[in-house]
Amino acid sequence: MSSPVSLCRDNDIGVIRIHYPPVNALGQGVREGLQRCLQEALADDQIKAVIVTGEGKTFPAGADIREFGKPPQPPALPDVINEYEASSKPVIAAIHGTALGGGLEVALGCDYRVALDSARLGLPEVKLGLLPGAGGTQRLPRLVGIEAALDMIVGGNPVKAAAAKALGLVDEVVSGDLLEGALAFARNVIDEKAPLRRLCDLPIPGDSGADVFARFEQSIARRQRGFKAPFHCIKAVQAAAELPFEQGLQRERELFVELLLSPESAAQRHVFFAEREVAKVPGLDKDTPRRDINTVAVIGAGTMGGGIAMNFANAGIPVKMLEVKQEALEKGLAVIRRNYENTAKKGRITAEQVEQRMALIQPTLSYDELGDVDLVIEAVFENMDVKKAVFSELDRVCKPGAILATNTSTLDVDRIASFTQRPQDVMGMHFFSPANVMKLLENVRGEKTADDVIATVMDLSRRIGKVGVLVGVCHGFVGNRMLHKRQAEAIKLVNEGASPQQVDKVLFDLGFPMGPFAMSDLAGMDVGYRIREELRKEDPANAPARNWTDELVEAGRLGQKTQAGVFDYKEGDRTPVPSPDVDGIIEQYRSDNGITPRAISDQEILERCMYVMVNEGAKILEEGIAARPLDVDVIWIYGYGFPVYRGGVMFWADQVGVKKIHDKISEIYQQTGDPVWKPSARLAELAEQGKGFNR
Ligand code: 3H9
Repeated sequence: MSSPVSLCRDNDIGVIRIHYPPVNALGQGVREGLQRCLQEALADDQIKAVIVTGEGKTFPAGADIREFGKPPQPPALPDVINEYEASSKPVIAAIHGTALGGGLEVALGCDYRVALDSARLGLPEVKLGLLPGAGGTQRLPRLVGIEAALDMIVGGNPVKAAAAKALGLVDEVVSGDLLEGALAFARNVIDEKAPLRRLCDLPIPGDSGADVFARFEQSIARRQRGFKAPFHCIKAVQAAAELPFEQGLQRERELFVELLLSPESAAQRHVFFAEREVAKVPGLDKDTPRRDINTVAVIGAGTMGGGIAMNFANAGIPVKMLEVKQEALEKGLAVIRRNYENTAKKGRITAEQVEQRMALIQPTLSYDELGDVDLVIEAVFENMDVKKAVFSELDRVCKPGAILATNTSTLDVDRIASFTQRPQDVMGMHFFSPANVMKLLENVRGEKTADDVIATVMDLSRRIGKVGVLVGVCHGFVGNRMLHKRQAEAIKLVNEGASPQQVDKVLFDLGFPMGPFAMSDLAGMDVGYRIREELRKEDPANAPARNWTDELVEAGRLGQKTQAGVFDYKEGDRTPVPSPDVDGIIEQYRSDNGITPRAISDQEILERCMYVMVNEGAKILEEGIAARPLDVDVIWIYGYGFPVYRGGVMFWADQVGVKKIHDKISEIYQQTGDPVWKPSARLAELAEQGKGFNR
C-alpha cells in the first residue's frame, strides 16, 4: 500500500505532503510517513529547507481518534514531532483548513508556521476529555505566553489565522496560493540564513504572575464542573512554566495517559463519533436525492415559533412567520428583535447582522402567502384539533413537494399527516426550547414519510447548526418519553419520603445542569400538567394518577414564571429555594393517601431515576423508535444537558454495567409490579449475554 505521506522537491526546498482523507488525521501510516520523509529530506544534500503541508481540505486535524483505546503502534507522535524539532534544516509548516490537536502540535515542532488566511488553528483535545499530548502544552506557552496558551488549551476553541498571527503562533498569513507563499517564505529563510527556531529552546514570554493557574482554575470551576480534562490541561501548562522542557514533556505524557484511560474521555470520544454517526440513517441510501430548501415558513410566533424562525434567519434562509392576529405577530417579532439585540450587546453579532437577520423574517397573517415556500414548520398549541386546522390549511395552500413539518413534542405525527392529502411530505421536527439555542432536533419519521423528505430534513438540521436525530412515532418520541418516566419516578420518590431538593441534588451531582424539579419549574409546571390532563381525558386507564404537582399547578405555582413552583424563586434570581408551602402540600398529599414517609437514600434516588430511563431507552430501541443506542445518547446530551463526560444515558448504562442494572430493575419490578419497571427484552438479552448497549 502506498504511503499517505510523500516528499518531492521544488529546487532546493523539500515539500512533505500528507494525503490521508478526510482530515489527514495522524494515524500510524501518516506518522511513519512523516518520519521517513523527514529523514529522506535531511539525507538529501540538495534540500536546504523543508515544508510540511496537507493535501485536500486541511492540514492534519489531529491524532487519529479511532486509534485511541487500541494498542499503540510506533512511531509515537511525540517522537515524530521531536525529530522535526531536532531537524538540522529549517522546517516550515504550511497550514490550511483546520490545524487541530496533534496537527497543530506537528506545526509547533516546526521552526516556522505559514497559514492561509482562511485557516483555523487550535488544540481541541479538551473536548475529547484529553490534553494535547504531543508537546502542545509545553511548546505553545513558549510561543504565545501562559495566558493565551491556557485560553487555547483549556477552552479548546480554534483561532483564525489573523488572530494566530497576532498571538505569535503564525509567522506569516498568506492569501491565494498557500504553497507559493510557503515556498517564498522558505526561500527567504534560506537566503537570509535565518537561524533554526526550536520552540523547546525558547523562554516563556511575559509574566502572568505566580497565581495565574489558581486564578484560571477558579474562573472555569463552575462551567467545567465534573470534567477532568480542563484541570489536567492547567496542570500541564503549569509544568511548562515550572519545569525544564524535557521534564515538562514527561509530565504532559503522564497527565495525557491518565486522561486517555479515564471513563470521562471514553465518554467524550463516544459523543464525538455519535454526533457524526446520527447523520447517517441506517437503511437510508446516502445518495437519496434532496429537495431544495430555499425558503421556509413557521406557523406561530410564540416562544417556540420565534426561536425556530431565528434558526433559519441565522443561516441566511428567508423565513415567513405566520400568526392569526397582528398583535401576536408584532409581539413575536419584538421578542426576536430583543433576542438579537441582546446577542449584539454581548458582541457575538454586529448591529448590521441584527438588521440582516430581521430582514429575513417576513411576518404574515395569511396562509395564502405560503404557496411558494419549500418547508413549513408548524409550532402552534399542542392540541389535535388545532393541528388539524393548520395542516388542512397547509395542504390547501402549499405547493406540491413542499415539506410540511410539525414541531409537536408529544402528539401523533401520523395522525397529523392524515389531515393532509400528502402524508409522504409530512414529518416531525421537534425543536427543544429555547429553539434558537438548543442544538438538538428530533426529526420524527412518520409511517408514510418519503425517504427524500427525511434526507432533506436531516441535511437541513446540520445547515442550521443543529444535531438532527431521526426517531419514530410514539408518545413523547425518545427524549420526552424517557423524561416523563424519570419525572414520574422523581414524584414517586417524593411521595415516599424524599424531598424535592434531595432528588434534585442527586441528579445535579451526577452532572445534570439541574434536577428534575428545577427543570420542570424552568419549563413551566403547567406544560406537564396540560399533557397529563389531556391524557386523563383521552386515555384515562393509562393516564398518570393525580399527584401533589397537580395541586401545585392548581394553586398557581407554575414554576419560575410565577416565582413559585416546586421551589420558590426571588425576583430576577433563578436559584431554587425550598418552599415550606410546598412541603406542606406534600405532607398533606402523603397523609391523604395514607403514606408514612421513610428515609430514602441518595443511592435509591440515583438508581430509580436513572434505571427507569435506561429501561425505557431499551424499550425504545426494541421498538425501533430510535435506531441505535448512540441516537438515544445524542438526544440526551444535546436536548437535556446530560453530562458529556458520561456519554449519554445508554453509554452511562454500559459503564455502570447492564447486568447490574437489569438485576435491579427486575428486583423493583418484582416488588412493585409497576409496568414501567418490567425489564425490557433488549435489556434482558444484553444482560444475559454479558454485553452492553454500545459494545
Ligand atoms: C489529538 O490530536 C491528541 C494529540 O494531542 C496527542 C496524541 C498523542 N481522527 O467532523 P466531520 C472524521 S486528539 C479520526 O464530519 P467537518 C470524522 O469522524 C484529536 N477521524 O467534518 C468524520 O468521519 P465520517 C484532536 C476523524 O468538515 C470525518 O472525519 N483533534 C478525526 O465538519 C469528517 O469529520 C480534534 O479533536 C480525527 N482526529 O469538520 C479534531 N477528525 O465521515 C476533531 C475527524 O466517517 N475533528 N474525523 O463520519 C473535528 O473537529 C472536525 O472533524 C473537523 C472537520 C473540524 C476537523
